[in-house]
Amino acid sequence: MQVFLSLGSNLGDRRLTIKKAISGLNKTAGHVIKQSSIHETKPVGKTDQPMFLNCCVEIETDLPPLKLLAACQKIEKQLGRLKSEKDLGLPRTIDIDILFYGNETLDTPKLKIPHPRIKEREFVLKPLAEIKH
Ligand code: GSY
Repeated sequence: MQVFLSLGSNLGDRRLTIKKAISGLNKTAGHVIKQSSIHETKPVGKTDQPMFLNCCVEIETDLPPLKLLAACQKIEKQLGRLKSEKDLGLPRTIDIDILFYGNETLDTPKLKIPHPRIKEREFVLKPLAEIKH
């Protein structure tokens, strides 16, 4: 299945963390086919925090959606991501969001596909436009 993911980091060595996350995806989630350039973006939501680096990747995966989510969360954890960062809107070492999973839709408490906030997030739309036509 062709899947598009969004990655963001605004804590620590942001570029290195994104590189490690993409390498982790390649090893455990699926083959990375395309990667956008990395964009420096202003924080959206809680604005009094450091600038983000964001990018998008396309992967080819055999994992079903919830298993893919678990693989992404494992990579986030390995790279030092704390659950409280997400819950409290704090700076985060790495965030990996599933944007599209082929043409499939999913609406569960754990995971919604397509990601419900794509359209309002320029930090997703710009890198995504580089790799999704
Ligand atoms: O999952 C999104 C995390 N996030 C970001 C982000 O990745 N980039 C920018 N620019 N702002 C953000 N606000 C949140 S939450």
